[in-house]
Amino acid sequence: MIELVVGDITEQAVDAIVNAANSTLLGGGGVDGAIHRAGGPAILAECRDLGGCASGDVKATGAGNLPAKHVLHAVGPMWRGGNHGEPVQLASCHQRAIELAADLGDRTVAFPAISTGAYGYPVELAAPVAIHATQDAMRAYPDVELARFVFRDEATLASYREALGS
Ligand code: AR6
Repeated sequence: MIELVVGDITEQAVDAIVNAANSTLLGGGGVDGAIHRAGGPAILAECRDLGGCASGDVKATGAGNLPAKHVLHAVGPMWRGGNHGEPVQLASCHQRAIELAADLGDRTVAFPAISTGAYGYPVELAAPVAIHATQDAMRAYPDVELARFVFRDEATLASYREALGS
């Protein structure tokens, strides 16, 4: 099941929330900053031991003070025109997050709109990649029963809703 909501991902009472991180895993702005602020320093302390993360990959930590059990730090692609492997890397973030959730026994996962903020991926192009990769991964890992996409605004939600209907 895939849900689309407007809200704050840090407040989601799910087993795992996905962070839109960068390859250092040492924090940043946007949703990354919000997660570290709300979750407290324990998350960054764990991130320091992970040695960074490649674009398209995902690494897990605990969730500090957040309601979730885990944060899945996904490194989305920076948009460079679309011919530099961006869709493959964005799909991989969603696939790896669901796979990692299944490994950790997490059944419910919340995603932000990875790469569509500071990384500049056009929302209308990111939405179908994110939705279809998540659907494929959930078919492969049926123990993960809910993926909730959490957006800051209705316009972003509308793009993902259109992708979900296609
Ligand atoms: N809950 C849900 N969505 C949010 C929240 C929130 N609390 N805060 C922001 N968003 P971005 P990226 C939305 O820039 O494009 C960081 O500095 C935001 O409106 O957070 O993958 C990292 O360290 C947008 O729709 O992530 C990296 O350096 C979406 O989350 C870089 O930015 C993603 O925007 C990653 O850039």
